[in-house]
Amino acid sequence: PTAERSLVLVKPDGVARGLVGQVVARLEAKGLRLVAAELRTLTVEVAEEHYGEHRERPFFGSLVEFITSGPLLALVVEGPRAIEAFRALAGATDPVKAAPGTIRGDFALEVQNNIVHGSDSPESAAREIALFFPGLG
Ligand code: DAT
Ligand code: MG
Repeated sequence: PTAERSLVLVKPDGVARGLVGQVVARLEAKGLRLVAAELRTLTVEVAEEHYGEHRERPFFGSLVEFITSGPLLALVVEGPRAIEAFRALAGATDPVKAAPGTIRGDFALEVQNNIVHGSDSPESAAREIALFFPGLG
């Protein structure tokens, strides 16, 4: 398949800091196409579902509190190897280890407040897109 979809979030820290434009500019410049976009504040229920794989981790409560703390921008992007392409743009989870030139490497300093989320596999992309945009074909 030539086209793949990924769920991208500009997290509440990115929205609050006015970084939406720069994140969207980078993924559009890369060639990823916007399929859906919505600014919304997550409920605790949706946040716990989205981050379900981390439920047993010590930072789970803090992560849910953070991701529900204000509006985020949810995007579906599409393109060849979109999942891997966006993860490369985002950089490593820990922004201090993320390479300069990546979104996290350029804009963030703390692991929880790392600006963006991107799906990490076709399975998680399908699950996350269905959670955020149930109407999307
Ligand atoms: P990624 O967002 O790169 O896919 P992940 O799925 O391992 O990373 O973790 C999800 C989010 O949880 C991550 O973006 C930030 C937060 N997180 C991960 N590890 C953490 C840690 N050790 N302490 C605090 N927050 C953490
Ligand atoms: Mg992840």
